[in-house]
Amino acid sequence: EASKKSSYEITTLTTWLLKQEQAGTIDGEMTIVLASISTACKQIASLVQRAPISNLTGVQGAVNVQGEDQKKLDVVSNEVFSNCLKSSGRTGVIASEEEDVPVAVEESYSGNYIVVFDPLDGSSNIDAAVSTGSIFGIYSPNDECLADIADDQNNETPLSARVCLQLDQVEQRCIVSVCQPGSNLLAAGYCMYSSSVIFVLTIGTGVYVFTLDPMYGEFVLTQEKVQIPKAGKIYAFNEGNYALWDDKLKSYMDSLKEPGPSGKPYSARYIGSLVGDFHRTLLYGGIYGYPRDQKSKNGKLRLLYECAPMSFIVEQAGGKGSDGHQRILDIMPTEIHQRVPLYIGSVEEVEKVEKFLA
Ligand code: P6P
Repeated sequence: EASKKSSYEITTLTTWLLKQEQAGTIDGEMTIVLASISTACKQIASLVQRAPISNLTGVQGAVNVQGEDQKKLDVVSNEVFSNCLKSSGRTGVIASEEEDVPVAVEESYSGNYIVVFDPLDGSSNIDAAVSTGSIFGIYSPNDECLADIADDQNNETPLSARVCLQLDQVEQRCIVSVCQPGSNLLAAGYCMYSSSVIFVLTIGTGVYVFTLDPMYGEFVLTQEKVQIPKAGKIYAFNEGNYALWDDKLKSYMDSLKEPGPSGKPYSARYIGSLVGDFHRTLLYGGIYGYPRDQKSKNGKLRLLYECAPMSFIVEQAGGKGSDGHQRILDIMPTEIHQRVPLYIGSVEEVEKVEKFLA
């Protein structure tokens, strides 16, 4: 089979998606949503790579719902992601790290998928040109929310939603529709803006890696069915928080520094950007962790659009995503921006920290 492939035969994300649709793994609407997300990522890649030139570094001068200073590129990336999804016509509700509440999409007229995303994670690294990324997850449409909206409109309007903010009770229903456990995810992925622009995607049939070819602006398939090593000697934690951790976690962290039977201790690698640290962990093995501490009782990372999509991806690659005690994908969110502790990576490494925390 491989011999029949001409050396110039490449698979782009577009052709890969069409093949999955032909195989019935995804429907036409999902194909369009994923294509619109990849378009948003290409636009963000261009903005990120030229940020210092186009005066897009630095802060916007506003604070988001997380109480964090919004960077200019946080705002722009959020607009790019939202506009691409809205113009796809297949997205019913979007929930973003940069939006206080989920937004029901006016233009949705088919498919009505629910898309959760962090448009630019790690944006504090932008000014120093360190890796950043966009993270997304797609849930099945939840017509209950949209049907209620139609009812609210006396059933005269087509089954399209109104912006949640205008109808409080709809806002609540939209929040309910978005708050699903990660085990319901139909697709998840991220785009890493680094030395290469890497689009990583799973639709539940394994993890696929695409690399942006700047020669013609297409994501080209470069790795199929990625499997994370069962163990790995690289750990990514912000040890600056060591004094704030509980004793069990400190014991775990201390254990990584003992040479052990191999005579080699672990190596610390911490970029300060989840997407960069995760991607290296996915390919090389090891563990990334953002534990709870005395300051951040539930850790820092958000369940819905950071921990759940990354956990879906890592499980599809044979790894594990945990809050230290339970599977991330089993956690039922109760509010959009809910934070959870995250330990994610090679099965043996995640199980090791779970044993210390038990
Ligand atoms: P700290 C970026 O703000 C982020 O959400 C992740 O991308 C990153 O891993 C983490 O926070 C860094 O947080 O507290 O170590 O600077």
